[in-house]
Amino acid sequence: MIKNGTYIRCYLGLGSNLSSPLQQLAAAVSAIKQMPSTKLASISPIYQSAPVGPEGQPDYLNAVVAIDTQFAALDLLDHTQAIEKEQGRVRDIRWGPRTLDIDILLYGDETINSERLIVPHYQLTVRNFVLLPLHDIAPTLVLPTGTSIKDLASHCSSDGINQLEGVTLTD
Ligand code: PH2
Ligand code: MG
Ligand code: MG
Repeated sequence: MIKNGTYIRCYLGLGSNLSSPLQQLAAAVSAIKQMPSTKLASISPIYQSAPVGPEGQPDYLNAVVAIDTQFAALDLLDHTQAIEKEQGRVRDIRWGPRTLDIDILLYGDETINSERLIVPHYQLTVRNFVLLPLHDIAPTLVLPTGTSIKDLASHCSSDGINQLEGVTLTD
């Protein structure tokens, strides 16, 4: 926990392609909302995206949420991993199918390189299913590297990705 009660703006990437992905994302949002010392600030639209990684797995649903948290980054990671576990996440195949993945994309403007956690997320800038929803909720965001989300989102490929119409994750 950060000592003086400061809230840090963080962005979390959500992904699911198993066991009713829409329900998985909705349950994740509700669990994030209930996290102590944390306020849910915004929720992106939902995107359906072709899998990056091993072939033959179902499409993913992806979204990004903004939170303000008093947790230190590794404590936040403990909480997000507990939510993944609660929703039946089994860690086996790299980039393989999963009930729920919660990635810490950004933690304030910090750069973190520890054994358990790398922030900004190492694939943030190359994944359209992260860049597009992140841009939706934070269009003026600038990464710690100085690159703007606007630049990244406007140049990323729109191959294999569609925003879901008429379905939203509400808090
Ligand atoms: N997550 C992965 C691997 N591949 N592909 C899509 N479309 N969406 C994801 O969230 C995703 C992925 C590893 O976390
Ligand atoms: Mg991931
Ligand atoms: Mg992950």
